[in-house]
Amino acid sequence: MSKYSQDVIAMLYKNQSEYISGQYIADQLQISRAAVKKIIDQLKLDGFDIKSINQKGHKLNALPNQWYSGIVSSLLEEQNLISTIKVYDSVESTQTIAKQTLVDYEDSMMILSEEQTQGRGRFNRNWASSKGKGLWMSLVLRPNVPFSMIPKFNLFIALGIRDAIQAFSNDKVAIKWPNDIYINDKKVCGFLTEMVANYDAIEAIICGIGINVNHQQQDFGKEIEHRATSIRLHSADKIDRYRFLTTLINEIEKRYTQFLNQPFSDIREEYIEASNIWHRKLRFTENDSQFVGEAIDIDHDGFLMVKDENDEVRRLISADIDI
Ligand code: BT5
Repeated sequence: MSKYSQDVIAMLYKNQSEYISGQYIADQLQISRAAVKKIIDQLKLDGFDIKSINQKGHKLNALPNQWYSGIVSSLLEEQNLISTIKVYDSVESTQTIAKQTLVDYEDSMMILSEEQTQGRGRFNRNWASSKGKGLWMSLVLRPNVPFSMIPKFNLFIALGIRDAIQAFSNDKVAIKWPNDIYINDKKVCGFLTEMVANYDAIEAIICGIGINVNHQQQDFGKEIEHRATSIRLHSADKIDRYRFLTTLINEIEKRYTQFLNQPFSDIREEYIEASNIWHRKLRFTENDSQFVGEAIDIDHDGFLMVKDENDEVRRLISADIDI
């Protein structure tokens, strides 16, 4: 899709409540009226719900289902978290694109894709990212902090993602420390944080976030259908992904500002309250070793305190937990 098409989409989106004339669009973009007509006709063929009336102009009746950078950029004009936004139809993984692209930009970035053909989780595990249903994105952020702060970043971001999903879910949304978000006993979101760093400082944090938004249960493949859920499955209606994305970015921006300015202890109680790992026996995998234990606390630095079967208390900064 051409840049002009995205600009036309953005103008229609911003003026949703009224008709805007072909001449007005042509003047703004400094292209001919015939070119505007061609773009609008093509958008209609692409499935855009645009009403055109002679003498009045064009009006967007409803937001499309797909991601369009023109709309994403307009929606996110108010925020200060992300400067560059890139939207794709299909990529192997938004993490890979983010890593390749970040060298060309000095600022923060969002890479969003309709589908991922090789989405991945932590330790290169597979992340199912089917077309049109979810939110698959990578954020490139550039905090001026040492890399020992990465676990703290995860803790703050988890709360932001949880709060955004909670705003659309009728059921309680919880954090499964350190990288998952659950609704009841199923996973609705996984995120991972990678970085580009030199010895002294982080150059960029690349936070990959995968959220199942509009999936029905049968949309999940055999391997994950018993442990995956979507926001749609806990809300009365289909979720407007544009509204959800706006909420998500606002919540992440709020938590990112907190991360830069406040200690973890300021949000510790909120985090504990939002977590689903208490009062149950869990299996922990830390590197190559496994043990069974009960999570008893998160300390002021964000380490998880786990009492193992020998009543020894272990202090974990990251691990896999089987619920
Ligand atoms: C994660 O890994 O949960 C992090 C997932 C991050 C995905 C995002 S999407 C945008 C960006 N681009 C990428 O390529 N990745 C990031 P982990 O904790 O390792 O969990 C992976 C496990 O979750 C798999 O082994 C499956 O069991 C399960 N799983 C896979 N796809 C899922 C899905 N769509 N919903 C729920 N669970 C899923």
